[in-house]
Amino acid sequence: MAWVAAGSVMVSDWHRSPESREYFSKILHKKKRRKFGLLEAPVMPPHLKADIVRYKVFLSGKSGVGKTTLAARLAGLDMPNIHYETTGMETCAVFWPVKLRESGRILFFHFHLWDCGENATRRFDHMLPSCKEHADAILFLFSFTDRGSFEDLSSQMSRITEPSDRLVRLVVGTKFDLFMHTDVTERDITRFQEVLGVPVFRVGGDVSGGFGEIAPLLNALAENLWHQDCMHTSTSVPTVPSNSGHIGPEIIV
Ligand SMILES: Nc1nc2c(ncn2[C@@H]2O[C@H](COP(=O)(O)OP(=O)(O)O)[C@@H](O)[C@H]2O)c(=O)[nH]1
Ligand SMILES: [Mg+2]
Repeated sequence: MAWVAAGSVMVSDWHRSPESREYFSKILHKKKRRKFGLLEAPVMPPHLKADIVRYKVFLSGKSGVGKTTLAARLAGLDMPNIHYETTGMETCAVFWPVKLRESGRILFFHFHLWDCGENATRRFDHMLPSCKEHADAILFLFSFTDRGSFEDLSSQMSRITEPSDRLVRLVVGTKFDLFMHTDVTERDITRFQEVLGVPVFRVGGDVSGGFGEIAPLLNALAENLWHQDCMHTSTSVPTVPSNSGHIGPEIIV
């Protein structure tokens, strides 16, 4: 399979272990998710120091599929009830602590999510290239209530990426809470995963406050990004742009 199996690089369900509590408390504020400005980051006490690794993640999908809602869901922000096309581009920061299985080392992943309105990408030629520039991962979205958005996935993927791009690709099916009205069956999903070798995650509904709904997707993103960097650094000399703030797995010694 093209992707990393859950739990092979990182401790899965770490958010449920008592040991993780102090780390997860840094991304909470009054039992809700803490909102981080672009220059802010969780600060741990010296004895629990955890490095931060930064990645850019682009959300791709047609208008109304649920990109802005997914970004809000992952960042713990209020989710929009009514759809209005995102004007231009919005970004937000998501911090997510993980524990590496082999070394036992704890890291904060910083996902910088880029969400761009579809109209903006059509009207302004530079939008899509700037969303994709230095992106480490792309989440391709479809909606369970819109079969067309599912059928368009593979052409969307080949339209905006090259097979040689060093990118983690994950697919997210939104509006899974409306599965009564689903246009996309389990068989469709299984087939898609087999043929394209890209995992599909399901999201939908209200976030009840816990990390359970978002943990599988954020862990998979972290795990695949880390694996991608490890593969890259083991086959070539790591090139870290000095201004990117990106400290990938080369910090491991
Ligand atoms: N029930 C349900 N509605 C959703 C979900 N995701 C998005 N929506 C709704 O779908 C509409 C479009 O979502 P939005 O995130 O603005 O789409 P975007 O154009 O891709 O950014 C909004 O009315 C959202 O409330 C979901 O998972 N479940
Ligand atoms: Mg939007």
